[in-house]
Amino acid sequence: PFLLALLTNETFVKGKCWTTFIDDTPKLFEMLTSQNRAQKLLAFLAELTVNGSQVTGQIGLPKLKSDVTLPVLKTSSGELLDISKPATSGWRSIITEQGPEAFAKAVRNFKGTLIMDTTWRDAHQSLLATRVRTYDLLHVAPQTSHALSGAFALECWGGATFDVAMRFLHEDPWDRLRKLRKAVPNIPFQMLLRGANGVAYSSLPDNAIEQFCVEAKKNGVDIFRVFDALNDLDQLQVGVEAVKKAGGVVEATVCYSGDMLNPKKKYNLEYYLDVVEKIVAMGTHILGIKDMAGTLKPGAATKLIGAIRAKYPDLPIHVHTHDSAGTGVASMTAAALAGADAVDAASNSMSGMTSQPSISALIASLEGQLDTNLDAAQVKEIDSYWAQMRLLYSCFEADLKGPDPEVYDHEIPGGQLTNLLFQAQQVGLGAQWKETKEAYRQANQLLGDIVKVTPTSKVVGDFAQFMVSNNLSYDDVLKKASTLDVPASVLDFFEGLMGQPYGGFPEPLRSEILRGQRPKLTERPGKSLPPVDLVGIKADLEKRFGNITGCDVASYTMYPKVYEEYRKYIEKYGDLSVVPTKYFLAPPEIGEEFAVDIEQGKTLVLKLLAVGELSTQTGTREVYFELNGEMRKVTVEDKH
Ligand code: 3PY
Ligand code: ZN
Repeated sequence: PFLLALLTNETFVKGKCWTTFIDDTPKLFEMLTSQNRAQKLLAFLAELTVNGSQVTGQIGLPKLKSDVTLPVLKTSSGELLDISKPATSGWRSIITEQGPEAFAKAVRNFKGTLIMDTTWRDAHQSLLATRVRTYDLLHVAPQTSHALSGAFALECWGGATFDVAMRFLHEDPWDRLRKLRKAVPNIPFQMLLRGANGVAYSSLPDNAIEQFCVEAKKNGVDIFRVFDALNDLDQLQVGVEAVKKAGGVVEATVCYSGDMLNPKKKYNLEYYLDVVEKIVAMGTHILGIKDMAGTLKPGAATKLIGAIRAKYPDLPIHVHTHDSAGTGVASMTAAALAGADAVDAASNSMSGMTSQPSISALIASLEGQLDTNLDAAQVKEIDSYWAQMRLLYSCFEADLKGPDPEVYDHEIPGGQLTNLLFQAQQVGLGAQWKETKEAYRQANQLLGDIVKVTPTSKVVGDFAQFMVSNNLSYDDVLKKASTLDVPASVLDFFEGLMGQPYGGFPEPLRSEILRGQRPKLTERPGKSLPPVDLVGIKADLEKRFGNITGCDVASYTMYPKVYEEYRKYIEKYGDLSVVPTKYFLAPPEIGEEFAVDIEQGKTLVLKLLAVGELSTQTGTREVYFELNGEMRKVTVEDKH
């Protein structure tokens, strides 16, 4: 139809030049673009049909067989709530109208305890390998805007979601942020920033972090939880200053490691109070306490938050945990009662174990003691959606069956625990899983009992797997260190590329492993890294990919290769974020009709008609579709 329209178009036939032709005949050009998009989408679906899912790490097919139903919200008097427009009330207006300081003050003055819902970031990072797509977040965004309107924030961005979006979901993380922001203008959005590492795995030049934060703020992030994986304050400060400059709410964070109730452990109350003192001196709006492994026992929460509250009566405190040991609700309740202003929880079906504690359980636990500012019934109704999502994304489940009290020994952070378990399950779990956890504990001791969270948790994990696969004991490593070819992340750590650990690097292990081939940094790496040439990068990317925004530049500086691969992928298959997840993870049935809204008001109705025989000459198959009533054929290489 496009060709026909083109050949019968008077202007074109009379031979006007192509660019003015596009300007003068936008309708025709739109037709070309959408046909192009449809063709790319068919190419993707054909590939999926012949060769299976393109999402690395997927095991099997989604368990959800029925269509997804959306939550139905009611007011307290039982009437249906109108969700055709986002809610207007919420804490965000204080940030946008009065700024970060006023927000921090209002949070501190709130008489109860506010809740941050982590379902859109950490919960699926911890349970479903970060694979939840923009499509599914956007679907429940209108309801969430209403049901969670009293929340402290929605954690929805940063951490691993940034690179996973591009790497595995073939989506633009910035596009996710903008779309969610539009759908939920009333609730503050929080992101996780790894200090001087941004959202990457090691330090970047300071100007890259600054530019990233400016874009993040501009595109919708309000509150930045900034941490450093070693609680290295110089590293942390880079992130803090960048967020301040960008005008965001700073939640500088101390990472809780070990167990301060255990006198044999390295990090005790004095250590934490000292870090907090320095964080407060940096001028943070809110103090974050991040218990990434879930080892903050209720008694420790009472002591730690109680001590900070007593010393800093005006400081807003926000506590994060994981439920790995099974104490999440108890610890967050203890934190709230000891004076925390905000605590983290996740939608019930996305909570528990390596994720955050259940939001409904937490509301119940605080009932009669502290007001959470949330409508318990509406919050519960939202979970009807997440229960279905858990089945839709079942192919990324690590299938943990219960709490892991051994977390007090191995101290593996929530998300990493699921990942390591997932890997161990693929080789049959059993003895290997026990061995991995023990090796992790030993690797941590070898590295000096460090604070473990991305990226240092990856160092410990890599080192542990290296020990298991090379059959090395703790003593073997010490004996053979100068001859071992340790993983790259371990070298990076010993060089000092992730900052300086508390108590210093273990010697002589550091020297023996580096063998003089790498420097031993004594200051933060960003001090000696030359600034990123942001203008040069933009110009170079424009030459290769066309239109480039500040967001693209930020994606590239964080993950150059991942960004390039992502661009090439969408050049081939188009914007896949619009494809329903069911047809992203598994091909349609023959004869099944389904719709894809490629943009607002533009819907493609598709049907898979048939898959042809394998051509032995070319190794390809023909895949036949019906697209808006017309037959289309796509040829795909069969990779089996
Ligand atoms: C991340 O850095 O992605 C984390 O979730 C750390 O807890
Ligand atoms: Zn976490």
